[in-house]
Amino acid sequence: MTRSRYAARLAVLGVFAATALAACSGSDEVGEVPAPPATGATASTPSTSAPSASPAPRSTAVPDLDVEVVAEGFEHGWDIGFLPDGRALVSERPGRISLVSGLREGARVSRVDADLDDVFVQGEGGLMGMVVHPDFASSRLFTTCQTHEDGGSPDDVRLVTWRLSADGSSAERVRNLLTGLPISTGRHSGCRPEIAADGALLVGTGDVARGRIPQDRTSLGGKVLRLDLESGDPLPDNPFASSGNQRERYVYSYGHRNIQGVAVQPGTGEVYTAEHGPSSNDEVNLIRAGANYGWDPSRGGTRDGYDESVPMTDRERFPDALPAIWQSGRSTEAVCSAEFLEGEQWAGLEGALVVTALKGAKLLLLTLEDDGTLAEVSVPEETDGPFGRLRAARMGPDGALYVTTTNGDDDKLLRITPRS
Ligand SMILES: [Ca+2]
Repeated sequence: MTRSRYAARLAVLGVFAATALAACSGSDEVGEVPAPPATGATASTPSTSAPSASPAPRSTAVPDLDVEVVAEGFEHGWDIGFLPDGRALVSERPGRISLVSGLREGARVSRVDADLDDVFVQGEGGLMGMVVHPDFASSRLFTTCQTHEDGGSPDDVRLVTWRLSADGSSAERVRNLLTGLPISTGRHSGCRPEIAADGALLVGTGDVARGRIPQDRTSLGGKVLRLDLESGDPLPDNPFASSGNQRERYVYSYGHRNIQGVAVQPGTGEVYTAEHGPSSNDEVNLIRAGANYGWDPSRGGTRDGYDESVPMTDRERFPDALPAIWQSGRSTEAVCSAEFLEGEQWAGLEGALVVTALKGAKLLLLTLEDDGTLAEVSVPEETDGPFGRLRAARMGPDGALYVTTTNGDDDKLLRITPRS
């Protein structure tokens, strides 16, 4: 049994180990200094509200991992977009886009000249998630999620579509694909775009730390949104497509706190999200169209503020709210990206859901049952601590997993492969 598998078994058996109640402030970003590495056994404790709290451990061969530093010098690398010519884009939170010349160690990094002057860079806000359009080879389009300021004041969070120049040195704005996502101080700004199996654009958003937003289906915050990647219009088969409210037509699921990870499962097309908890219970959720995920810091609209003492999934107030498939338990990892490992090179980890942790400074690997419930959680020791906070996770075209660090100084693009 590998060491990571040992950690996994402790986790799925529900052992709390020595998890002290974390002195977490409630901010997803919790300072800018990496937390000390946690021991693997503290990583996961499915709560009683999870649908499957004590699945039987399975015996699967989990490979050790090799980690290669492809490039460095980034500042809060937020997302990664692979280009068909073997290069990659990295979005950086302070409002920069970098072009990486290749996917192996020694790749060169150059700045993409793009008008990002209106990005509101504060707290968790800035230039965030990014998707390269499936037709990039002909269109050269990619779409970012970013905070927007107007006259020096925060205005909204928005999706912006860009066209990369032929040589990759610059990008021009093509359109604002969707505007009007709420914003406050930059806290809980979301925001992760991902392409669904059917080509729709999914966007995981944040509640901007305003209590009524997650349950308000006429707000675009605290939701998974689903829209047309080209027009920006809500899709006609969305669950609230017939609503008289234009914003509600975008809503795919609601009652979320701050989603920074959206993953589409290969083969099934199922959508999973990773969502920040307050001082406990980060969640991974399996998303169903029209479903409520139970976060309501307004306590049924009775509180004007942001009461974070409510459960991440309040099934007393919302009996139909869907429980998470995984929760972090009594502390948080500050989970960010989610991505499925694809390809037989991953052996026993093929099909596992990778979740990055900011505060926890690790990768969590969730193995799922066929019905979408949790089977196991493992924490590979190779990425447990040494790189600090981990942000983006995207499968590359070569079958490797690419991850960005987000420590704020000399951040890295990592290439992670199973050791053969
Ligand atoms: Ca929830």
